[in-house]
Amino acid sequence: MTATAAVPTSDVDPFSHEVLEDPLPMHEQLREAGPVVYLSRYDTYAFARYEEVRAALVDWQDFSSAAGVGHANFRYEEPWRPPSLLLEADPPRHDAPRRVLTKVLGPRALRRLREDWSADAEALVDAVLAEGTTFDAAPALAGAFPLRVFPDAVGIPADGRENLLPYGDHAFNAFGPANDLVAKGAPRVAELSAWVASRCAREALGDDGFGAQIWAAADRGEITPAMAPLVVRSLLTAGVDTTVHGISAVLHAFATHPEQWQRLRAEPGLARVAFDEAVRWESPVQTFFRTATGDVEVGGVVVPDGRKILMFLASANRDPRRWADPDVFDLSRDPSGHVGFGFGIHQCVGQHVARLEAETLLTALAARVERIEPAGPPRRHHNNTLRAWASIPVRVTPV
Ligand code: 4IA
Repeated sequence: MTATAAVPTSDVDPFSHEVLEDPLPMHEQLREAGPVVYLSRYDTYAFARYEEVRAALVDWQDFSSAAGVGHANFRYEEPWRPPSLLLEADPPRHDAPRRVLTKVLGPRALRRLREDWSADAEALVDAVLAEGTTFDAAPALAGAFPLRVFPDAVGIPADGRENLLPYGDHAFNAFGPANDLVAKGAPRVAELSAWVASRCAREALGDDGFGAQIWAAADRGEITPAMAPLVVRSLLTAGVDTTVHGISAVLHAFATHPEQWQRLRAEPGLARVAFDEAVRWESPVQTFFRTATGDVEVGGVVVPDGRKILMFLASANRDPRRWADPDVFDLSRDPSGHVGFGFGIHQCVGQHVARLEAETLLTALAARVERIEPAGPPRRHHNNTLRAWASIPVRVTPV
């Protein structure tokens, strides 16, 4: 191996509660340290700048997902659940399940859902406003709306849906190291995993939802019948907490940026851009790992074969090398190119579903609420992977 530049080293713990409460100072430190940083505490490499994060996401040949996209290296450690056929796989194995989900979650499906989801959003906002003008937007809107529309769209029955968020919360913690957040979820893992698995069976799913369409793809031979339940599981893992926290992010952004809320009210067509800007600004999915498939050189540093690299999506999304005034939430910016949904072959297959949820909810809210402002300090929910709010107290002025 040729001599390479010394790697800047940091002993920061990205998964400590102090950092989870406010990761932004650490992001800046890591970006400034260099294109590649060695995290001594985890014996892991890290990319925190936009250019390297995006390049690694695109380069699936050198930066593999098949050894897991969390801290655990599946070359040496047993995964806590059977690996995802999409997220934790490389081509060619990744491709058939991906094609199936791309179609199931594609434009045709969304055209069918838009009208219903708009009506659901209006009904939810009306019900919340009927209760009062001061409320906690985290549970009342961000938590409630995805749970109202998404499980129906998948086709799972009503009972047990209260398990979805705790299952997702644990799954996203489990991408991190085995810290207290993972230990907190451990007692319920068996029960929650069994419940989710039971909902992925053909018989458990309604006949015209995303779940049934995944099974229909298996009937057509596009994936094997053994793959179908795991593809349904991907929807139930990746599709709930992410949208809840993405919607929280955009609601918190508007509560703290009244002038941006006025822009949205004047031009409701900005709802989609607003959601993408909030995904850039907040990055509900903060981090993901990849694994080097050989000795890979990046920025004069060799990341050795088989080693994990922690990619800070959130930091890339606020890298001043890529974004003007990155810390400002601004609807006049073009947020496209952000890596909040990932990038490359694994880029979020459900992003259009997420955008439709956010768009219908924001549109309903913008038509009914003139002002939205903080009614108390918001409170974070800590998760090893997700940037989340437990509570966003707001006061609104109905039109
Ligand atoms: C899966 C990246 C995150 C949103 C995600 C989590 C789980 C899965 C996919 C994506 O289980 O397939």
